[in-house]
Amino acid sequence: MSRLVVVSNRVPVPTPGVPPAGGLAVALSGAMQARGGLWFGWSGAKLPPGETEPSEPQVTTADGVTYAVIDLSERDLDEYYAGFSNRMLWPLFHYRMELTEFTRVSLSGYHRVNRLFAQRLAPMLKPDDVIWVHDYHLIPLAAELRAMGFRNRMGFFLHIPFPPPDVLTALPNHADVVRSLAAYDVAGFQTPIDVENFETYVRRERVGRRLPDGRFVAHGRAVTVEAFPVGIETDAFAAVAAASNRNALVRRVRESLSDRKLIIGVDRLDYSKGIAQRIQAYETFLLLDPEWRGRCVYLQITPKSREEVPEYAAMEREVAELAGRVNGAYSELDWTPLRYVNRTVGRNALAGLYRQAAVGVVTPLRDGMNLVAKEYVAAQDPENPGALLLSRFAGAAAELDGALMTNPYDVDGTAGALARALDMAVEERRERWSSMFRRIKEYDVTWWRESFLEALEKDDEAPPSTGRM
Ligand code: ADQ
Repeated sequence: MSRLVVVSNRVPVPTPGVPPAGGLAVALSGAMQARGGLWFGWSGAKLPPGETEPSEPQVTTADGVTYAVIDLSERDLDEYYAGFSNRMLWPLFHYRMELTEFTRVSLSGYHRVNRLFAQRLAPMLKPDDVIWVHDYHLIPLAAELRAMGFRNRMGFFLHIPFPPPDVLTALPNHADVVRSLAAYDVAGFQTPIDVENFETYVRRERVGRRLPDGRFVAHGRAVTVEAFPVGIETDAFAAVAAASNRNALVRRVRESLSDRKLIIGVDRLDYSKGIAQRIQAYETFLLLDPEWRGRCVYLQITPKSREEVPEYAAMEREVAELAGRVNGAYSELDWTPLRYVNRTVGRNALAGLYRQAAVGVVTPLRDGMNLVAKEYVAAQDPENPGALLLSRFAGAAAELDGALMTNPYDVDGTAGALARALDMAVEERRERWSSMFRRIKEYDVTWWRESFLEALEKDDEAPPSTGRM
């Protein structure tokens, strides 16, 4: 078997006692440990002021995985990470054109860092390595490596949505982005809708077409573009949840509830997650369903994220203010309706909290997949499972047909769905849960990794000559 080389912006080098938060880190850590290989990317640290060039990668090995990381300069991080990746691609790919900020400076920083990644990775590569690049920060990496002469199999997985062409074309360099994607052998998306968006783009912009074998030709190069919905370690997570009553934090939370029903939300503090709209829906629910006052507690666990990006600081204030407003309006001397907590929680405690919750609320305005929805399902007690309230705009909605679907822009509708979830009879909960559990058990993170790598390792014949399309 060829060696697997994974490249992602951030490399979560394992630190004892610190759980990885963030979907990519969670999904890939297990996958890497199962197969071994090399994982290359940014260390998470900044170079000292005044230094611009990172030194050689710092290499460590743990659990059969070699981690090679480089530090980045302040300027590189401003332009490539906080700038083009997180102020342009992230909002745009989440359909939020009004939040984008495009500058030539950040775009050139984005390309500069992609080139730097290619240059620092190159000496570590062997001819038969299979290279798997992750996420929107690194779209141009394969093109950079190919320009340096590498002919390895290269795959790319986009963890976030691929937007429809009317949105994508708001990006001044959209043609380059699609051309860069075509430098890979496989480009994986989360859902069939993302693939459809790619196909529509290619057709409308007249840059390619679908081949009879299912692949696409785009900008003259053949590439497999398919949906590989990311999964979780379903069995392991379910087992941890089932054993979670031994966890002290979980026990403390249970005692603190005094038989009130728990509603849980777990999200990085990000505008794509619809946290503000969710709190508003909870406020409406408390207003319209007064019999639930004093009988439920909504726990929203939300670690801060990307604080260096201005839109995130603004949203942090907005959400904190909303949470304060709800508690100010509805708290009793012995009851707080909303517990809003800005911290991460270890995997064991998280699994136990999901299991205790009568309702999991996962209501992003747009999400590539959303692993929290799958974790919530995996953690339930099969005899008495909770209900999942899920946004139709999460990629997970394509798979989790047993969820109560909601439109997060419809605050009143979400409030109503929350009441319905809390009232749902156990038979209906069991039925809905078992169909969801079956799905995530079969399509778990191992399926995701193996099916992507199978597609990547399949040696397609040389791309057909295409001419102009
Ligand atoms: P994210 O936007 O980070 O991921 P998500 O898929 O929900 O979103 O994953 C978050 C992960 O972090 C989950 O495993 C969750 O348990 C963990 N996490 C969140 N808050 C936590 C907390 N307070 N304490 C501990 N752990 C916490 C991106 C895309 C998603 C896509 C994933 C994977 O935006 O759409 O599903 O990548 O592809």
